[in-house]
Amino acid sequence: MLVHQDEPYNAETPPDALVDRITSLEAFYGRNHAPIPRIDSGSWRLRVDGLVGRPLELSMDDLRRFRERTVVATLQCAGNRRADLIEVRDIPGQVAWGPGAISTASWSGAGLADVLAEAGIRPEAAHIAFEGADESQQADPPQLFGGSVPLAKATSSEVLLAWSMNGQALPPAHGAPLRVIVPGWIGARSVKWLQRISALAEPTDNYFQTEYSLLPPEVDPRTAGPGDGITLGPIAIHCAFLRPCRGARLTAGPTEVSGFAFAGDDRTVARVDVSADRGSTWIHADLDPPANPWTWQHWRATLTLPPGEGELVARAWDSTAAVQTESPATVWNPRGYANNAAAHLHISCSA
Ligand code: MTE
Ligand code: MO
Repeated sequence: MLVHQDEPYNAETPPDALVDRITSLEAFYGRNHAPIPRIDSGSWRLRVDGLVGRPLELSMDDLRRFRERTVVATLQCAGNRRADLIEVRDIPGQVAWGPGAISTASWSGAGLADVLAEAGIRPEAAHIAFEGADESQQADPPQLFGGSVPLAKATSSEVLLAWSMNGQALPPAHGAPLRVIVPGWIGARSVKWLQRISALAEPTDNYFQTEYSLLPPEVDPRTAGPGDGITLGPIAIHCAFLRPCRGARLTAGPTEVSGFAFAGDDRTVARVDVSADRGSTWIHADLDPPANPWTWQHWRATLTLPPGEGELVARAWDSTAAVQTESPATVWNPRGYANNAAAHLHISCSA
């Protein structure tokens, strides 16, 4: 793992593991805002409250009585690839994530829609809020980590209350005994150590709901208010290089380059183009078909690398024909979220 911070633990998946379609539990990235809580699953309860006909209090045994569903889904932090934004202009106090704040697992658990149906959603409800058991000092005063998604997403069949990951019990670091999985949305909405679900008329006022927003470039994040940014939800199309590695010794001539691409929500990656001449000319890469709409897709192409210093560029298109923006400067924002600029890789080739 590439560990950025020990406490709270923040570590990204190394490039060697990002090439796998399913990430092993050991290599799955970790993103935390507080120390990892250790929860006794026997005494733990999930509360379901707010605008519901029948508030619930469920044990793990109660939850296991719901039909178990499995979804393979990629989870990605909104801060992934922030390092490329920091090169444009510094972003103090935020983790300088490379391309590895992303991983894919097979998740199993109850469908959130099934649990909400049991509680009976009232017609006034429009958002479903989640609250974890970890109190973060990042908020002032400290707050339990939380977030919300609109009711339509919350009741889609891919959204899970997961207790297992790659066929094994969900590890404490990834939210045991229970976490939300909101496929295709920023990782922050997939709340770990879940202990409360609330049906609300408005998005949650939890600090982390609007902390994960895009502020205008001139706004100071320390004094920004909840309404100052664009709240983040579905992930925008983007891609990254995995091979060659940064700083690799390369020889001019035909060389295989590869990487991953990811389209958020229910979009898929439709095409990836690569360029060996800083974006003057492009060829399209060989792209893996989507396993389902919720997972990343790997790609590869053979480029003829020129001798000397150069720059490779990769850009992905999604199934709505949206394409990545060219430059990280265009999408720079004060908290360094949602970098979906084209991937640029500096290379140096001997003749
Ligand atoms: N849930 C809780 N309770 N506390 C957290 O700090 N971090 C969120 C989300 N859920 C977080 C959380 C963020 S920002 C991300 S990107 C994902 O969890 C990371 O999940 P992982 O650590 O299992 O990779
Ligand atoms: Mo995140």
